[in-house]
Amino acid sequence: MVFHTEEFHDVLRIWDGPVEKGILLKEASGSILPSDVHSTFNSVVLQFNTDFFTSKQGFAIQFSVSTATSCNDPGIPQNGSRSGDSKEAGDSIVFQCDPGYALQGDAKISCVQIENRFFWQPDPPTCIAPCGGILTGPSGVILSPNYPEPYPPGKECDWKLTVSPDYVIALVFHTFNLEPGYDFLHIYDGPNSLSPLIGSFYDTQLPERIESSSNSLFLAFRSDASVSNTGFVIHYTGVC
Ligand SMILES: [Ca+2]
Ligand SMILES: [Ca+2]
Repeated sequence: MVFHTEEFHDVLRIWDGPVEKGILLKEASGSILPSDVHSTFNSVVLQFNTDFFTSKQGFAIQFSVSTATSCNDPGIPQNGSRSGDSKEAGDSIVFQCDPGYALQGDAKISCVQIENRFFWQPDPPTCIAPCGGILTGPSGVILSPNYPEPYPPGKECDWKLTVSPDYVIALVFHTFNLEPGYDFLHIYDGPNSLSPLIGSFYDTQLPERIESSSNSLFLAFRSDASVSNTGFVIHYTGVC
């Protein structure tokens, strides 16, 4: 009902059953009201750790009990979607990630019942923008690592794009925001960083469309140790 703690420093953790079982349902701090939490056991542990400095309003949490007859809503991963709504024991749900994102975990989860406890196995996956990759599809999306969150500092991410032999690759930039002068996206006209450099992009200006001279392109992203911006969204297509 109310939630406001000092972000990262005063943290509430909610455990499914005893802490020793190690099943963390939720970890919350800051001023955003956490979503509802459902335990699968008949007990939960709330653990609130504060540091020595700065106190906020705190929290007020309402709880209620019910008998489980199915699994909880596993939600929809950020930057992804799911097929299936059923939550009965034995049912499965399949998750997909939006273009450019990689699935972390298993795409398919199943509702398991053990006595009167219902839970998903394995845990629902997440979708994250990966650091680099090898892309061979006829078209696709390249995202800076962690997009739409700021890219992490100190990253070296390489993407190798290859399309059918008689095609060339067109890159179209939809978003571009790097820390000027410190974080770079180098684009090479060929399969690796020894190929001719097309350009090094390092600020907030959206680069023009780029076309390769052969069927491969190499993109190298480098971020330094501090200051991260939103990064980039680049679409590529093979053109003949
Ligand atoms: Ca504090
Ligand atoms: Ca930086």
